Amino acid sequence: MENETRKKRIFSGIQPSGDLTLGSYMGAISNWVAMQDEYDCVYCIVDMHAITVRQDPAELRRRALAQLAQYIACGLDPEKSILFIQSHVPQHAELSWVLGCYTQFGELSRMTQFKQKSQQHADNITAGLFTYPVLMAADILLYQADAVPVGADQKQHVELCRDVAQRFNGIYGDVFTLPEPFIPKIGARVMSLADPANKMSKSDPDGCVFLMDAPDAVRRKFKRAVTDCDSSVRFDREAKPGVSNLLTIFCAATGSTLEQAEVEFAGQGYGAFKSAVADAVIALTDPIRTESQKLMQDKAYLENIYRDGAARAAAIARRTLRKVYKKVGFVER
Ligand code: ATP
Ligand code: LTN
Repeated sequence: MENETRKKRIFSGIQPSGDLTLGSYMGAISNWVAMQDEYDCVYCIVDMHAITVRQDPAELRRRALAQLAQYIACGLDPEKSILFIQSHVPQHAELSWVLGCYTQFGELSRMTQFKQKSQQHADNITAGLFTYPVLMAADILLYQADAVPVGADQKQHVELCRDVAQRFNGIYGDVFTLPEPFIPKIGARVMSLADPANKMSKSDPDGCVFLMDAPDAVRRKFKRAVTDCDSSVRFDREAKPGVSNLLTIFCAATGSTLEQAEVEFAGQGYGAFKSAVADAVIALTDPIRTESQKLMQDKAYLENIYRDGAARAAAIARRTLRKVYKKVGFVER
């Protein structure tokens, strides 16, 4: 019955392991905002994922709240979408345990993010870091999400989630909706400004633009962005990765196509081009920065949002978990 009447559901989340980046905005959040009217959206601050690498407790707490303010400032509307903090809904951890028993060691060993992060944190490769994709699968499956808007780097995790769901459904019948990754055409993989061979990421602050950066910091970062010695502004990911990345950022920020942008900057030097990209980014980020600073002043408002969000999320999560417990053979309470 519920499935016949409900809008398609969306689930996604970001770890509060740092401020939101331009990469996470272009790869994920801009789609989250755009999908709010047409879909039934659930957006999470995945603090339980964040502790897969060591976090300072006070900092983690502050960032989770700041991230909620940043979500709202980006245009997520708590009246339309459910916004909540993962650790407030215990069903995530509970389903994660069950799904872990339906996930192969070999599958988890193949995850690119695990391989990268275990290199970055070679002194602390925990079981949590290894089983991280199982918790992510639980996040998605608890809400019976149809689609998961993420950047290209998360595609592999959503596919694993699908595989686990399919395996579970194969044994017990239709318990889980199979989710699809939803990846933008432009901005799915914003590269570092310092090293365009690598993804822009908050754990590499050098080449990373944060939504909370002041305009002069944004300008400075773009001025220093790596380009190449030929001075034409054209898109060629192989030969001109730095310039191509800047063009992508410009297009994602302004909505123009690559062809239009190439025409716009034809004959211009890199100096003028970089400063136009910086302006386009500042026009996008500055209102977000100002609004989220304002929201951070009103802790009571933020508290209301995450409490209400957790209650609404738990109502959905509880239904799925109850069904799963019954299917695997746990005695009902
Ligand atoms: P970390 O450095 O801790 O791995 P991160 O900067 O890669 O973090 P995440 O919190 O892992 O960011 O990502 C949040 C969301 O934003 C995910 O959906 C991810 O796919 C997307 N995303 C992150 N970085 C980029 C990027 N450079 N380009 C496009 N999308 C991105
Ligand atoms: N793994 C993601 C964050 C994440 C997520 C999710 C994304 C955790 N749970 C559920 C989409 C759906 C990352 O590292 N960016």
